[in-house]
Amino acid sequence: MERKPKRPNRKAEQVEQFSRNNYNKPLTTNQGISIANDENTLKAGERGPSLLEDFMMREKLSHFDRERIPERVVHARGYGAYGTFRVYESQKALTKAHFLQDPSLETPVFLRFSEVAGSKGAAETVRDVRGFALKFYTEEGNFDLVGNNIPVFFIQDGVKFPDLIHAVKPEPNNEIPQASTAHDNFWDFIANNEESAHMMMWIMSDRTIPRSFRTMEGFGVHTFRLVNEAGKAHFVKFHWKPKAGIHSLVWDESQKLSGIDPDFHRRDLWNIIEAGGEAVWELGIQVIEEKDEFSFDFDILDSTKLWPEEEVAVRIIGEMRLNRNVENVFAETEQVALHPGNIVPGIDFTDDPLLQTRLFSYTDTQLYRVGTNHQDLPINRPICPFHNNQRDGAMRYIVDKGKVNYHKNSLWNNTPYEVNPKKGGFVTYPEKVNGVKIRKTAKSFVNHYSQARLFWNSMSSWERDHIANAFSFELGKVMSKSVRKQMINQIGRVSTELATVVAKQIGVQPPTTTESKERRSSPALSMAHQPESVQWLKVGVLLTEGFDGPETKRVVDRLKSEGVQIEYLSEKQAKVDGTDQVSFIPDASFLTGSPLLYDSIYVAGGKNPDAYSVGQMDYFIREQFIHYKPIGVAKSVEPILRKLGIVGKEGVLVNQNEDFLQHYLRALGKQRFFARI
Ligand code: HDE
Repeated sequence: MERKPKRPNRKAEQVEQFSRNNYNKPLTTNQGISIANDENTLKAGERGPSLLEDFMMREKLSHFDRERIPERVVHARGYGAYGTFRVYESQKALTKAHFLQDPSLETPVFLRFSEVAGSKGAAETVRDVRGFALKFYTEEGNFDLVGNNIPVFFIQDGVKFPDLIHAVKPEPNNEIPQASTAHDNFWDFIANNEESAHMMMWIMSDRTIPRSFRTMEGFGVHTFRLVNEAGKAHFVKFHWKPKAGIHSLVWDESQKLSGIDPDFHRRDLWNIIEAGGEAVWELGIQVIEEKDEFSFDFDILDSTKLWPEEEVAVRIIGEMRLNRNVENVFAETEQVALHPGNIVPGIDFTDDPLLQTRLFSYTDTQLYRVGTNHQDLPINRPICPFHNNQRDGAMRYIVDKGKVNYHKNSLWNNTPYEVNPKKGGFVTYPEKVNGVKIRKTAKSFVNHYSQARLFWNSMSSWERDHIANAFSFELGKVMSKSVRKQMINQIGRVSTELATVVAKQIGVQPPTTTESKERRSSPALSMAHQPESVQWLKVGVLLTEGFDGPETKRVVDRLKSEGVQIEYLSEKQAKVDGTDQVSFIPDASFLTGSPLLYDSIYVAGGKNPDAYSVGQMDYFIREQFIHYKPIGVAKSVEPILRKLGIVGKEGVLVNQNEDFLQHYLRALGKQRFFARI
């Protein structure tokens, strides 16, 4: 696919500066020696022993032997893209951060999506929390908002993070299962660490099986501070709201997709950006005045709690557009070093104990994983100049000139010089602290069930069904009867109804615990009502010889004009002729394609009804149907629907009158029809 030209972007220009184009160039060693033969090792005679002096072979293989760096201990499977951020109006009253002042300023960003549990090669559609980690390359330095697609976390204190991650990863004695929480250790951890109760509800919801990177929300999770020019601070939480709405897969689909297309999410984003499209989110903030720190029935420093949007409104303040793919996944996405400790003047930390531990861990892991000078790599360096007296270390390639490399000095007039706070020098927010040294969880952190229940109360009936099924699947895979029982009691502290349904399904006694008394709900937590957009949805058009040419073309043209992506499928990948000289070349055959890859299918029919009897057409329709997706068919295909017993079901539409396209587009916009089965 040919790349579309993009608007100038300072970060892209900087990366370009360090890029190398190898096309049509002579082959050389790293020392610049031209290579005459890259296919044969130097040997003593054609059939003789290889010679140690072969510096070309040695250089090539020893570099290859070191091509991998350690994968991230969590969030190893990730994918990134560049874009820009723009604030809608100045946020001066709240923060002095330069990139949040001027609506005409476009700040380059890089966003890395990730999965937490799996290894670097894990399938992308498994059930998992997703990382949503952003680097803003601002003119005052890098600001990283390293968040997730879920607004709360499993634990309250980062010292427990290694335990959580040990429990979620494949079990150490047999390294099973890959990229899945459906095993004993994970649920043993959840059952015995009550603070995870809220998070367990989120991870069992469809949030952990997103349809696309583009259809996920992002959250900064922690409470941060915004600080204005006058030094006044507010507490803040960051939200990313996807313009495409929040949409997820269903469990059966996500499991099958893990095999059919383990790269399902990255392929979606990559293709859309290559086609000149964008993925768009709006940035929202929730703001709490310092004086209101203790006005809530949860502690605002506790990362297992969210701030209900109905209590603290989300104000939309800007927009991010992702529109540029990387050139080289290793150099950019793998080597990017995202770090919640990268903040700019006008943004500051709070005493959230989870955040505080992260501030240590990310530097530490990056020094180990990428290396001492990781900050100098093109993907990591800021777009503004940076100068200091840090020197040397492995792979240092900045050539610092001159003899002075220390502060304070007189030889260079004490430069690089410290920057006056009025001119942008970073000053930590002068928070007053007072306390005895102690290892203890604050009393205000110990209500673990109210918000877990709030989440449950806020779900629609199909969301509740999916949550109950997810628990039944996951706990059904737990071998230990004791852990299953403990978990049923744990769920019972959130909802007796939910725990009882799951208990029945997994063959243990109903809960003996008492459920939370929380009766409030927060409609904003439900995914049930989303904007109806068809842009970038993917429709598979199924063709057989003699399909109705003009009718099919009318459907395809209209869908394309609404921004839908079309792919043609047929028995073989050779040209298929329809009536009136309309023909299409399939993008996939029934062998290489799959119904799982499409948001909907349109079955265009054909003159030979026997062409449908191969079973493939039935399979495509049935899979779409059981995954609640819209289906459109030509009139001649109705008999198949009848055979499958799905005529007239919601979202199943026959192209038999004028307003078919209008109905079909509406059905596409809805995306799923959960009530129909
Ligand atoms: Fe991370 N986390 N984390 N985390 N995290 C890492 O840093 C850690 C936490 C998140 O795309 C690591 O460079 C601790 C919360 C994302 O490169 C590591 C604690 C949230 C990414 C690390 C947490 C996150 C990471 C592994 C408990 C949501 C991927 C490799 C205090 C707000 C970033 C690396 C990327 C990566 C530590 C908890 C999000 C080991 C100690 C909460 C999105 O440093």
